Amino acid sequence: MLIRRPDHIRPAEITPRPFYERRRALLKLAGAGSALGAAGLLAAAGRAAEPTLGLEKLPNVARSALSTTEPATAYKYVTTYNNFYEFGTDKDDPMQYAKRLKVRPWTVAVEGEVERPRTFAIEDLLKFPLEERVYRLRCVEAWSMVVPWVGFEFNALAKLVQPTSRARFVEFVTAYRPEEMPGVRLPVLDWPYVEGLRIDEAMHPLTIMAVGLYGEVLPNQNGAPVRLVVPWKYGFKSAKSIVRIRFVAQQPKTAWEKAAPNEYGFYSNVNPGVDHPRWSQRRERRIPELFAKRETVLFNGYGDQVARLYAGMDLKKFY
Ligand SMILES: Nc1nc2c(c(=O)[nH]1)N[C@H]1C(S)=C(S)[C@@H](COP(=O)(O)O)O[C@H]1N2
Ligand SMILES: [Mo]
Repeated sequence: MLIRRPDHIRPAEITPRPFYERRRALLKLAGAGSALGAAGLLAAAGRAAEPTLGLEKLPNVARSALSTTEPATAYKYVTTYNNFYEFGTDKDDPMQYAKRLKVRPWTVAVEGEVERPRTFAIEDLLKFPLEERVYRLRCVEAWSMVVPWVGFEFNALAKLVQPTSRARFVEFVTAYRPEEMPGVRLPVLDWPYVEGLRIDEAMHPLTIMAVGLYGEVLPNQNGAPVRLVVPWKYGFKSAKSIVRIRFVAQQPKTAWEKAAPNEYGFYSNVNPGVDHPRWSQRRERRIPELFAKRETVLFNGYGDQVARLYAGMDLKKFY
């Protein structure tokens, strides 16, 4: 199933669609007398030459107009500098230990305030229309990345289960497997890791369920086989390895709120104007850079799309 492809060969026919256009533009450039050789061309085409783990490729991935045009963080950083506390709190613990997580078979139960509760097998989820979404991810720890996720809009899944009018929030519950997760022996968080969104946040077109990155299925350290990605919120809202989704009437208590309510609120929108009690949120370090050279932008730069969700709310109070 998982065929390893040599890093240096990337046949045109398996080039994901998002790369076509840039490559075509580059070929034109080359035709016009550019000094770029074939290797230079591939490298200049960016992600086309990116070495990956060679995991299963996701077919029929459309490009999305909702992607940022900022250059993506290299695959090796996206997959080796991770937060996934179930496998340990060091950045390289997930890449070492998440291998133990068995991601097949996998089901996601969707229940609560819905007309048609349903359990999806991961194979069902892979049938949703998949798109590449290149999103900025801003961690509450003041570093950031740009990640070419592959996923589908959460609202597509919601449509199938038909939330009732009582559904005002969505709770995301993630896998808790002491046998496979060395990190859950420590009481760092009240396991399982639980996150939540207001229903309008969950239904927003920017909110995706990611099943892959860089055109391949998710490596375990990034939340295989399915995780949430909410690009205008701090990274911890993007729960990994989801097993249960509950539509609920009351605002759910999240694992981070339980751990430190004065530090991590329910909303956790990226906001340079609201510092973490122990550090500033004004600037961020783009992995693998060493210094926090970038100014953090309200809603992680997605304000045009999401600011209306918070009209009239005091974001210092609802942090
Ligand atoms: N289940 C679970 N999901 C999680 C976490 C975690 O510890 N456990 N960490 C969060 C944090 S703090 C961040 S910044 C992102 C990191 O995602 P990445 O490692 O794919 O970049 O995942 C989030 N999702
Ligand atoms: Mo984070």
